[in-house]
Amino acid sequence: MGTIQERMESALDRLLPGAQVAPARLHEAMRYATLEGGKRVRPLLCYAAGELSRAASERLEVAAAAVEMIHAYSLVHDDMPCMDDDPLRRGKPTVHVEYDQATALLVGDALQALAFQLLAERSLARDAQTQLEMVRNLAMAAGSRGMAGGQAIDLQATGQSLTLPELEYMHILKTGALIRAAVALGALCGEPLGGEQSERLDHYAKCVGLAFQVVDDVLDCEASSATLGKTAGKDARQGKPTYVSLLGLARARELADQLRRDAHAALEGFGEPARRLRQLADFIVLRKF
Ligand code: GRG
Repeated sequence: MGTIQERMESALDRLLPGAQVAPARLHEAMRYATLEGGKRVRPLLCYAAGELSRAASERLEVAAAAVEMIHAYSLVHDDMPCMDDDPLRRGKPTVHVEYDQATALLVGDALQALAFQLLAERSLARDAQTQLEMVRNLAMAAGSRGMAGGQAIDLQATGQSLTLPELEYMHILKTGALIRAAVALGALCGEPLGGEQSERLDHYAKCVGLAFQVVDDVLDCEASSATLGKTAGKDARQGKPTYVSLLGLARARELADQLRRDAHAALEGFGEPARRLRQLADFIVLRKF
């Protein structure tokens, strides 16, 4: 994990515009939002999926950076006063606090645009059709039927009660879609997988995407702000429906572990090349931050 995280840090450093390049304040803030922080779970999943399809690491680093830029943009916008209004992210002041709201808005916009620019201008797949599929996949994951749609449902749901299927639907979009795209893009950087293998890999990604959110809810309740690098205990204070509020802590943890086992089951038959994907499913569920 450490090796990939370091490789990702240096790739992002190279792929983001320099802090001195005009407009310097915007570029500096884009770098502030993206560099030095975060677990890099989506890049790790992208690389691990690329091991299944024997993808070249030069391709994987660009695809993983594009996904991480979309993720970083979503965190910047999510933290703004018009959404979650949070002063702390990745252990430092959020972008609108360190800079200002207009800059935070533009940082998100520009990171999203840069992600798609990278997917369009680098050679990342075996043919143009496959590369277009990568662009489409990430666009769907980020858009109104993916992450942005999930965020809209989340904002509407605050202070309301949701059923378990409604909560699951929201998180499949808000958190799950981008995680699923990270896995799909990693695989698409390499040799084609068979139809059944692609379906199994996608099922794995759905399981870890949901498990990630269940554990996020548990940690919001159990861990401290210092450990998480973001404000803990907010879900309950804001009256947000979560897996913990619906199921209680013990059953939420059990659900996360069931999803971890389902993720492992989806990878049966993949053998040694799926070792990192299995380890990441374990990390996502057993992490403490
Ligand atoms: C603003 C369009 C738009 C979407 C925002 C991702 C998101 C949607 C909001 C973030 C709020 C949140 C706490 C979501 C729960 C899961 C999640 C994405 C947590 C943060 O991801 P990590 O833990 O963060 O991977 P790091 O900092 O490690 O990269």
